[in-house]
Amino acid sequence: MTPYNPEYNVYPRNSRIDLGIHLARELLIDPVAKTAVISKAEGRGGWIKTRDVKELAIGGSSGNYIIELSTSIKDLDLATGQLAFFAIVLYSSNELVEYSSRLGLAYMLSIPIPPPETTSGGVLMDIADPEGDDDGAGGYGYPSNPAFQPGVFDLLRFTMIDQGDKLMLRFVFKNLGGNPWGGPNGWSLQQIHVYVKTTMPATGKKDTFGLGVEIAHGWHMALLVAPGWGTDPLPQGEKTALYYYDKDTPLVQNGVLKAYADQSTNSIIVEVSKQVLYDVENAGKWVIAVLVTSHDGYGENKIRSFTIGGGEWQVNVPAEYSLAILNGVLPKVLDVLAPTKQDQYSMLRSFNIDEKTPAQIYGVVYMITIYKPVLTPVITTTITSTTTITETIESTKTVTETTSQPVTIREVDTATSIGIGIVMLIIGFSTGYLFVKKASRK
Ligand SMILES: [Ca+2]
Repeated sequence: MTPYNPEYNVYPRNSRIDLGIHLARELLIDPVAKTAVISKAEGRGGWIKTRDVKELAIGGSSGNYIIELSTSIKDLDLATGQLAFFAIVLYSSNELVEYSSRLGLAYMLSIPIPPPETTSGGVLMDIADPEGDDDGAGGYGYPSNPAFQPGVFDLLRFTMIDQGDKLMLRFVFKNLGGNPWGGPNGWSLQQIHVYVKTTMPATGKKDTFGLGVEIAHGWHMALLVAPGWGTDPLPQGEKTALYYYDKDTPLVQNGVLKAYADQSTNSIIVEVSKQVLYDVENAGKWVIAVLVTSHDGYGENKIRSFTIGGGEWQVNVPAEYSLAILNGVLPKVLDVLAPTKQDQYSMLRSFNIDEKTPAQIYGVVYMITIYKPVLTPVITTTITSTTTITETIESTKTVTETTSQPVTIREVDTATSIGIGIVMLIIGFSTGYLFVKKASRK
């Protein structure tokens, strides 16, 4: 946008009413002609038609009719991964008679990011994780607050893709659980740790950032993925950060390290510039440990507390882990990327209470082999996992194509609206007028 070519309109069609948002797109529905048209703002008040909506159905009875339409989110041509705001305006005989933001509220819509094209090559790692193993070392339960919907800590798939100048890491969950507390990166509940052992000969570090476990084979880089409040990196703050084994300070999320969510595919996505990665030319040979825990801005190391019996805001740990808690070796982890549940449980239960040594975690290498040179020789589930991956790609594509919501509109004035009403749905970016109130969070 520039002042000379702003590409948004201030007012909706045929009116001087401020809807509280800048108007970048218009979806004009004419229920009599049964047409719906998408237009772009031309910047000086006019609208430029870009396409017709594919499907429009109108039903209902006198005084209460329903308009349903569907179109691909791509047809709106809005920036992916961003928030858009929209307001609904009702016209009668081309005059504006009502609008949805009259009381100061606009609706918010998260424009999804298309899933990565994993067929275009550059896939360095693509590994499925079992469903239903989001119970840590076995038997852990979620906090009881309803924000913790089933599946929010259940990692299903990890993908790492070479995108030329950067790597994209994608973490698919069973259910991302929305963004109940307005995390700036697009999610609220999950915290992900990725510990990378490169092909460099250095031993690296073994300790983790507050998870109560060790990386058995060491790590050279640690990517800590958090919802993004404030300015400081995890674990002092809540920003996503990349740590190096030989540096004191991490790289905090910025132009070369980005983290965002795609709620439509229950994914958290991280993009890292190759410039800031060690040994990136050998990324396909890295050993990678991925661990999921519950983010808590008020918790020690920004990790939710794990307690016997749990509570509204505590992860519920069974009594059998009492001695592990007493000896400071309880794993504060809910899911680990591993081929089977049993691999996860055996790793997370490998702590030693008498010697007070934490559980030993091993990473994975491409083709679903868990990197565990001593304990597990080879795991042969390659064919099964290929099938799963194909199905997942197809289903995520479907979700992205059909994100448009049906819009239900009640008539305002039966006498004047039947037959001559024209309804408009206007989608615009907020660029300053709109104040989105952040919900309070624990
Ligand atoms: Ca899982």
